[in-house]
Amino acid sequence: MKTILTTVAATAMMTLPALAEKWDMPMAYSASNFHSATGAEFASCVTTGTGGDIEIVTHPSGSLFPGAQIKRAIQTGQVPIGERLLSGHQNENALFGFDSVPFLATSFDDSAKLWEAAKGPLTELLASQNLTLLYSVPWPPQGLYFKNEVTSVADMKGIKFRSYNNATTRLAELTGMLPVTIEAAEISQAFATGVADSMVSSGSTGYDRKVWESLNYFYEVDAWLPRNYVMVNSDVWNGTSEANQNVIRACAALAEYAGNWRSKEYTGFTLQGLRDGGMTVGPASDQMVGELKEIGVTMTNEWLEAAGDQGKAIVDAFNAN
Ligand code: PCA
Repeated sequence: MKTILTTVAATAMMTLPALAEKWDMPMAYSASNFHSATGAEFASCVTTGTGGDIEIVTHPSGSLFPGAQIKRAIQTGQVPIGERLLSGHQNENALFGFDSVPFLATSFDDSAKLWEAAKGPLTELLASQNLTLLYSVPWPPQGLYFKNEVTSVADMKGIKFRSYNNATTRLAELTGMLPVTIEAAEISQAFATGVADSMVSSGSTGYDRKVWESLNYFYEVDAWLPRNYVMVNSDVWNGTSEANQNVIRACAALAEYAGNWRSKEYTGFTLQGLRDGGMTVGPASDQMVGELKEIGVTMTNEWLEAAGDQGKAIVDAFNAN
């Protein structure tokens, strides 16, 4: 009897995960946002797929680390995995800003093409920083939010502008606005208290943060589609079994596919949400679009210069497709 029990206990132990790990996953955007929803499903896919060997627990809204600290927290091993806005690292290396070059890729299809061209160099760049890229999903097209009606770049002069990366700060400078960098998680308060009265972002972020409580106009400029990406610390990745790496890669591919789909779906839904909140939503005037495109040319040239041969190779590969 004793022998049978011992055998049963030993068999049960063998089927249990040897070393169940919990991976905390900081994310910068609100829990209701489609990136966070995608991340939560990615997490449960990994937990299920690895049979509980790796349990990923997401922490949206910058609750574990604010957006600006997430990459460093992963690099230094404070957390194994997380999500961040890729162009948020443009100050480290211009290459990270490939997706925020105004009017280079302005639709979901072009964003996918641009990612195809950029994925290799970006994967290498991240690898050189001890980070393994898992998946990336674009935000919906970027438009301009204002408190008051704006029909030309001249109307923007002196307006306090919330920026989220180098490109948006530069856009503010070139349009005569006054940039202040604020994480998405903090913008409702910034607009309510008058720290900023405008921004460039997607309908999605305006909707998530209920900006109609402070702002009145959204102009659909479709200037670019910046990307979020999920990264894992490379030491942690290399210490993960091949079987579990395969599961994580498969869950990441699924998340990228589903996230793209969600981003498209969320575009129209959130623009309607802004309207329902009382905002005027529509295209920018021809004059404003023309002036912004000129600024786009300046910013494209500046980015190409900063990003060097690798940047040029990405743009060339994108244009060749
Ligand atoms: N929302 C994020 C980045 C781009 C977007 O659409 C933000 O505003 O911070």
